[in-house]
Amino acid sequence: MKNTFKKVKIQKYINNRQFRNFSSTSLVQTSLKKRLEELIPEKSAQIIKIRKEHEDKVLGTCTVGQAYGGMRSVKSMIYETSLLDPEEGIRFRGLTIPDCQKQLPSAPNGGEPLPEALLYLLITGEVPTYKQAKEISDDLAERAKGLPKHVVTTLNQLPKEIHPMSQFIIGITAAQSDSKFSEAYRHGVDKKQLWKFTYEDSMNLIARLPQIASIIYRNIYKDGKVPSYDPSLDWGANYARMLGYNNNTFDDLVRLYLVIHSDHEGGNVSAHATKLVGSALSDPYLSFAAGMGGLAGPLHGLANQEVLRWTLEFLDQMGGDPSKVTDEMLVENCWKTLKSGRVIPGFGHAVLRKTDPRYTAQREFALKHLPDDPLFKFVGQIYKIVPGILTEHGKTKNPWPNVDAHSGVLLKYFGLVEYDYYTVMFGVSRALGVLSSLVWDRALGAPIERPKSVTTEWVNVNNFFLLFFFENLFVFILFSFFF
Ligand code: CMX
Repeated sequence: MKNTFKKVKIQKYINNRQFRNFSSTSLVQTSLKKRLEELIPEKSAQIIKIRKEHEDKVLGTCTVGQAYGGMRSVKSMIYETSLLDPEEGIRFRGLTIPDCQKQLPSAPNGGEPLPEALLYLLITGEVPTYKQAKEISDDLAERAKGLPKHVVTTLNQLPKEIHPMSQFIIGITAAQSDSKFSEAYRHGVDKKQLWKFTYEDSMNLIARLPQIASIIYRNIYKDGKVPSYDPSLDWGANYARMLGYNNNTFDDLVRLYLVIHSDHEGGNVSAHATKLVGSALSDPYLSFAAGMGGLAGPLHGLANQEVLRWTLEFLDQMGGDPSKVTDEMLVENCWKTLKSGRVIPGFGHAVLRKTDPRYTAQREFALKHLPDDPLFKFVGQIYKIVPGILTEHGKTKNPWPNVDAHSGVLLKYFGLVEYDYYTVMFGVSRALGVLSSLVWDRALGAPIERPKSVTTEWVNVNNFFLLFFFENLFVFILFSFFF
């Protein structure tokens, strides 16, 4: 009895303490957050109207082929921040990559859009002024200070053999101890208010990802020392500094990289995994960690490390000099890859049917800053050869290069040669899109996802029945007419 009383008292004390921490959470009011607050009721009203008028309209169907074929093109999800056109490529809230390069503000000493400006666009659908983007840079710098110490300790203790993406997921999961969302849920916050905590966690996580990612890089490949976050610089330049660079052109490359890899509508593995896990009201840290598990697959984000590995291995076999590789040698190597049952990394896409504009943006950056780099020229040669081979191979629906075909060459040019690390950079960028989308999911009260699955037995029985029914429909009608 005495013991139970003690336990109850301790529990009360813990709850009170946590409540004190929770209630003292400062919810920073930036113009981004204020604008979001204004937009949520407008969007909610729009969705209520759409659902009222179109609730029963068919958005898409799913054939047996699609159910077995990875659900390709099945329209079954709402994802607000970006939309992918097979021919034209990605639009972030209606803006193409060249539109973003023209319209989004850049850093005072830079030529590429600020990722903070893209974040504002993704969340609000509006192009920010430089002042608004700068306000986000300052907010992120402030939030970066709050990286829990145990995240650093945890990452510092990891063996170097653990892949950078696994370390990234460990770092994100360790940072989850600071989740305002989990704390709010635990204290019974009204579900209509949960988006505010999703926003807080998302902004905190975005702010702290460059530190987590840089600790991993510096621990595995360098001396383990990470420069401090510099509040006078933007988020992208800070990431470049913490990786160990002090070069304006590299800052701009990192900004471009962080912008173009951020979002690719909702059906890709990393975006959908984040959305799916978030729909169970798992907090943004856990949801994003799930998305990163998907990004680490070689058919998705890991392809960028695979591209450089494939390219360098091939060059090694040819004596290491890209200028000596003839088209014939390249053709032979591509067929060798295909005949051994492997894919040519960096080519093909589940949705796109043309050259990925993210590839083109990187090519243009290379033409401007490293036109004579032999490896860049070699990538150009691959671009000329591979689509023809894949077309002749006759399997892939899209023989053109995707985003991953180019990124490695740019990073390698600036000395970031450790390709196993590249997907971590992709992950830091992807946070902008998938977490913006998660904020909207909570703001609009998106329900837990639970699509229906069926078994092969079910398909067999039901299909036979349906086929038999439709093929004989005319006979049935005639039969019932006469008798
Ligand atoms: N090399 C060889 N074969 C390829 C191929 C490539 N680059 N791209 C597609 N194919 C093959 C597929 O493996 C598939 O073969 P099977 O019928 O034997 O299974 C066939 O062509 C049809 O595939 P598809 O419908 O054209 O493409 P999917 O939607 O199934 O897959 C993708 C898309 C990206 C996984 C695929 O093109 C691929 O594996 N590419 C190489 C890996 C890569 O670059 N991934 C990165 C994509 C971008 C990203 O998410 O980061």
